[in-house]
Amino acid sequence: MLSILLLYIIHTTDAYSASSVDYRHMPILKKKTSRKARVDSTRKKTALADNSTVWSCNEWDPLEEVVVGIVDGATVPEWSPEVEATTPTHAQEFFKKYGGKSFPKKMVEQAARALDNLVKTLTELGITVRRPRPLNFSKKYETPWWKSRGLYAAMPRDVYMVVGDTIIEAPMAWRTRYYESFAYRELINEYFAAGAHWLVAPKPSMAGDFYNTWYDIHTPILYDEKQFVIRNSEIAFDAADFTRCGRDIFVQKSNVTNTMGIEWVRRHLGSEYNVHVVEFGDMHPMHIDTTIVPLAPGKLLINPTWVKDIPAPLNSWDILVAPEPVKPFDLGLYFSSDWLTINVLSIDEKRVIVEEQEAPLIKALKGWGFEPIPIPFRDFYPFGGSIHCATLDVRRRGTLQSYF
Ligand code: DAV
Repeated sequence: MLSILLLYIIHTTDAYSASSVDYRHMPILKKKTSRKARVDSTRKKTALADNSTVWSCNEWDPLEEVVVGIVDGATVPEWSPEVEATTPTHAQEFFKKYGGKSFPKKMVEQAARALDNLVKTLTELGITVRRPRPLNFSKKYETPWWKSRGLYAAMPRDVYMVVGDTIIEAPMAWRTRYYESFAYRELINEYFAAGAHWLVAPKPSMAGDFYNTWYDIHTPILYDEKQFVIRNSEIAFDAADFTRCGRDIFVQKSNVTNTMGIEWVRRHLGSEYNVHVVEFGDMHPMHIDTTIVPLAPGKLLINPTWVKDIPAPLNSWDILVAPEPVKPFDLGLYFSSDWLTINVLSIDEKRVIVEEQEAPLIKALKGWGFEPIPIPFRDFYPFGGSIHCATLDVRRRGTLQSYF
């Protein structure tokens, strides 16, 4: 712990602002050097799902098929407590101006270009790319308890998690995302027809008492009395609060993921998996993939602002401390922190797609033995995610293993 703090201090005080830094010496906090993954033989499927369309056990096995989101028809949510809980305060203006309306045309066009370029990059790498279909996100809908409009189908990572040959569909926790999964329905039907398992979590009512009236965005309470904008009265989670390392899956409680939601996933995955609830220092948590990012067996990229202590069993891995994001951002970040910069997508244990302006991160990754593939992606940031959020790995070639 002390050494982590020490390196963190060195890192935050001088390392990344100086262009002369030798990134081969960037912090890698080694805990254990030799670690052999235990290959499991108890499950027939673990031998490699050659013929299955859906198979992905971690964040780094060689990528074969991926869903990339779209921004067509993206609609700005109306300002509401659950949206406010994770939105930077500077974004209020934006929501007041555009709430319930389409995202500005230029923003959509620029983000669509960034996505198309990501598709091109993935295709050139030999990876099959699938896209969702837009819904009429601006159409008003009504449940017995409330009215809302849709958001977008830009972030498949938020809605789905693939665990082995099972697609888990998240219930979500924002009213504006209640019907979002239908944008992917055609694809998921196809994967189901091809043999995938498909688990759909029960949706919370999202009625008024599902949201904490006492939640205060300015003084959220962390640690012992952690409080979030959603209550633990009904099952809720976003898939992006989970990250997969084979038999060990890590999840954080957040403003969109509660204990009942985590328990639902744990029970459905059963004794073959260990679901670890981890906690960090993000005061407005929503989605784990700008906090910790497993890049390869034994290698964890962390955001040093929120990660001060590495939870077990991840503390047995080498810890790669991410450099500060490159600022300023030309476009507004309306749904997120600036740590979207570490929201990268692994093609395999070496190659990782990263935003091209993040020179310090790119250098650091090279120093750590990775092969970064830089692409322009900042135009997508205003929608609240980066390359990991915008994608869902449907098939990675590998086996179900334990890495701890
Ligand atoms: O604010 O760093 C971003 C959410 C990504 N889906 C953040 C979380």
